[in-house]
Amino acid sequence: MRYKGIIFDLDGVLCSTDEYHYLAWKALAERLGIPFDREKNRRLRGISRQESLNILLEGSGISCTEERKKALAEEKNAMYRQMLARMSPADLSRRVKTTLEELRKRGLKLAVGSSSKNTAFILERVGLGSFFDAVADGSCIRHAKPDPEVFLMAADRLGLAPRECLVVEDAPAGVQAAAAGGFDCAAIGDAGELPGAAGYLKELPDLLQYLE
Ligand code: B16
Ligand code: MG
Repeated sequence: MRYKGIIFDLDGVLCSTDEYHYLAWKALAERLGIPFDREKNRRLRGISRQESLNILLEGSGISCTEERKKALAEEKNAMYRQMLARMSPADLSRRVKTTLEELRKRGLKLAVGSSSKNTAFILERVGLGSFFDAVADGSCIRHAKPDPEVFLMAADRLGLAPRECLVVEDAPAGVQAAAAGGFDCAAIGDAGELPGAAGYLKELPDLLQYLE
């Protein structure tokens, strides 16, 4: 087999928490009286919470101290966590679960590489708290995607070199992070939106065929 390990992005790849990010940012934007739509939300995929806030505030005329920005990011996160708290194993797609189990049966090591500081909480909620061989996330890195740090850490925790791992991503920042770290990347989406990936999948379960 070409790869020994697979490193999965979390939001938008393993589960649909990207919708909750959107709803929480939207609620914050409404409270602040600034426009925010799904198009702007797409720019936030894969990047850190603080960087997302900077994009949200872009062109709003609101200038904030670092302390105020921290408070706003925390406010968004509190709303997001309320939505996460209502998640259960039923929120993990059955097809995603069986795909993960099949990959493991094939002898692959499986890891998560996510920018999110809520990764452990989300994995726990959907019943994957102790499933992965390694997890690297926003709480243990200094530089978020498009920096490769989170994927390099995940590979290191699997005991594998980047060239032995395939990264699965849904966001431009993640595809760039994979390339910067020397990883092949299978992108969920198309080449127009996610240039630079080694391959493209319509949805996660397509990975099984992609690896054959
Ligand atoms: P948090 P991923 C990313 O997760 C999200 O795509 C991105 O929208 C979010 O801002 C980032 O995590 C930080 O999340 O606020 O929970 O720490 O796609 O890298 O799994
Ligand atoms: Mg993602």
